[in-house]
Amino acid sequence: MEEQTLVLIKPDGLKKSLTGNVLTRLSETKLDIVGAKIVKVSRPLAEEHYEALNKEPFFEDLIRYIMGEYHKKKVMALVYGGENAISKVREICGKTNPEEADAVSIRGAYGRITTAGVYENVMHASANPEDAEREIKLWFAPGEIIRDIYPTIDVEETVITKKWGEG
Ligand code: 3AN
Repeated sequence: MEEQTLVLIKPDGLKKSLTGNVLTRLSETKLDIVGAKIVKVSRPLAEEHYEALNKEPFFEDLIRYIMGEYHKKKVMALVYGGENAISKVREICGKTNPEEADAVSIRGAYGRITTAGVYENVMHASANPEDAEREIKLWFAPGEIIRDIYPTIDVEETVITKKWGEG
């Protein structure tokens, strides 16, 4: 059965030019990339993504980190799909604390904890099916993913869309 999972290459990963390395490591999973984009993370998006951690002492640092205040103001957001996508990506991603992560995992190889105590762990990967669904729906619209596994509806609305201009 198809499972999908959200991956974020975080601002430290982009700043350190690790995008290629992370994507190469993730290709070992043989999963499919079904959505991909570069996102400038707003505070509301950051706070909603990490809402379960909003009582933690490190919450404000975490929000600043994912918004790119310490590195570059962008993340690369991807959706990987396939059999057991969630556990396959978590496995190769490694533990939350980069110092405890397996040395050959992505976080173990490329992550660090700063002297100020911020975990710079290079990537995010959804932890379980509930988180994956919530996070994919938060970061992506259905039209941005090439295979839908969650129900969609057609809504008619008038929107102002940016198009390429003249001159
Ligand atoms: P994971 O990203 O492995 O699912 P979560 O959801 O517990 O882990 O934590 C989300 C993010 O919060 C982590 N990726 C890390 O950047 C940060 N974080 C978690 N625990 C700590 C901690 N004890 N100190 C500093 N930052 C942390």
